[in-house]
Amino acid sequence: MSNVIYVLNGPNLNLLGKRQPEIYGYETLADVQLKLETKAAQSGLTIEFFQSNHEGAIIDKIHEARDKANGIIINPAAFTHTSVAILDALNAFESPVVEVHISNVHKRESFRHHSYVSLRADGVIAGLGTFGYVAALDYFINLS
Ligand code: CA2
Repeated sequence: MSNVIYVLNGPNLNLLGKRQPEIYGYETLADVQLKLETKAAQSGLTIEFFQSNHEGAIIDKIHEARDKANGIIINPAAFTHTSVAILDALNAFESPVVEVHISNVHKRESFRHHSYVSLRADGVIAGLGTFGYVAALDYFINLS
């Protein structure tokens, strides 16, 4: 398997940079994708970047990652707090998983304080804005 990192994004993150900049900032998801692809290429890694508003589509992508990826960076968005199915899919993925949240979920409503995905994630980054994705990629660059 070559050095491929899957970057998976959950529901509504397609609106990043277009709504609620006071919480999520001004960068779009396309900006984040370009930044990660550029950084990964400089380190000999390849990014597979994906966003979906559909739980099953994210699960299918995690299954695909099982024999295509060396790691997963995932911002499951609202599915973080609801999805046992995404947790189960990640539990069937054998390489490292880093969970990223743009906002500090622990400073927000109590329903955002619990994450099913954190039961599987090797690392969790929250509250660093979109830089959290870059920090997660750095973790994989260090491993490679
Ligand atoms: O802070 C994060 O990254 C979250 O995963 C974002 C989710 C939220 O449900 C989680 O609790 C924390 C929401 C993603 C929605 O993203 C938007 C971005 C811009 C405008 C509207 C929604």
